[in-house]
Amino acid sequence: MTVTPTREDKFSFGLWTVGYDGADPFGGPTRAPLDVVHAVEKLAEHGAYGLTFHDDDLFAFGSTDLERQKQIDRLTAALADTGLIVPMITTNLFSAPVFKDGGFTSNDRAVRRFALRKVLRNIDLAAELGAKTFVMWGGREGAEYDAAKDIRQALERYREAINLLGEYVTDKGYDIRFAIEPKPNEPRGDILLPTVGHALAFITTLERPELVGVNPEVGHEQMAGLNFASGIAQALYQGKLFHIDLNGQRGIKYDQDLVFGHGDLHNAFALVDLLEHGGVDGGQTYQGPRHFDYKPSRTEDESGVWDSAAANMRTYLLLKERTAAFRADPEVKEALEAAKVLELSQPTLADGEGYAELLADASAYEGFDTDRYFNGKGFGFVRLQQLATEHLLGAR
Ligand SMILES: [Mn+2]
Repeated sequence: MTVTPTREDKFSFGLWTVGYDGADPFGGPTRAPLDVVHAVEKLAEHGAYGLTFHDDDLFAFGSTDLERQKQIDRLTAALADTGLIVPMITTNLFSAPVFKDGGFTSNDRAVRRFALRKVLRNIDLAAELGAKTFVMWGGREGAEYDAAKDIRQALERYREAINLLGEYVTDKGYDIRFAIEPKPNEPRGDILLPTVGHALAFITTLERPELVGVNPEVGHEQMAGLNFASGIAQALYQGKLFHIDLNGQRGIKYDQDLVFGHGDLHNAFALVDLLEHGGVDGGQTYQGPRHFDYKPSRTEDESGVWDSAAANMRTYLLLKERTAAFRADPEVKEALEAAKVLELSQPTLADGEGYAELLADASAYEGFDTDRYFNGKGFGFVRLQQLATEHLLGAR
């Protein structure tokens, strides 16, 4: 068993994750600010391959051009020294007071125009640094009060913004795709595009839908009570899993951003199984970065920050190893067969069959013994889940 991360594992971290100073709505920072160069060095040392960031993580909101460039140069030098890359960049349209009612969908038109300019500038930086994915988390795009926001017009402005960004990267010839990150609430009472499903439906309305996918976060879907692995399966099915945010969450409550696996471990097992072994050939279904969007708890000191960063990667690799053992177990193969899991890949209609042939097939209806099926053999799904549990626990 190998649980030492390497560059090939494609683990990446947001600068805001390891850089989180511990401040929450009830208390100020518990840790000193983390310098970007130090963050790059430590992540490289721990086996990560990438660093991601919001513009404001690297240079404070309102920085002069000189200050901004100085920070970009410091980052670029650190990347060159360590071999780390920047696979993804995102824009902060939520921290500055000007974005209190959102960026792309603020009721105030001047704010919307400022937000677009901020994002366009950051797209140029993404292209300069070679980032291939541009994430858009619209944390302030929403409302607390129904009368305060015309949702249909807000979605129209959201669409206008993303269409403009798509036109920009196309005209510039940038090799960049966008990934919408859904979240149901927090900081807004209700956020637009609250789940993977809402985002996938919205993407079909865009002028360049091929440029836009999703960046689902474990905790965000679980805050809505949804099954994360299942949502990821649908995003993959629709060719829209452009990026992923891994972390841990314990049920429907505030966004915890725990270490990956420190929440619903069964679902994390199912997720890693899907990502690593869910392909038709038993291989990977997703080749992009394994990106951690977590927060080291405010109880931790700096060594705790790096312990938690390592914990994300170690848990992922342990689950990768455990799911491989699950897939290789002859008893699991037999249980999957007995549960007819594989039969689901067989089309319901025979080759060339249509409704006429189905209607003519008496064995499908008139001769079909529903009583036998109702009282007959069970599927054995519980046995299958117990086998997964025992592999997860290292008992097999
Ligand atoms: Mn989160």
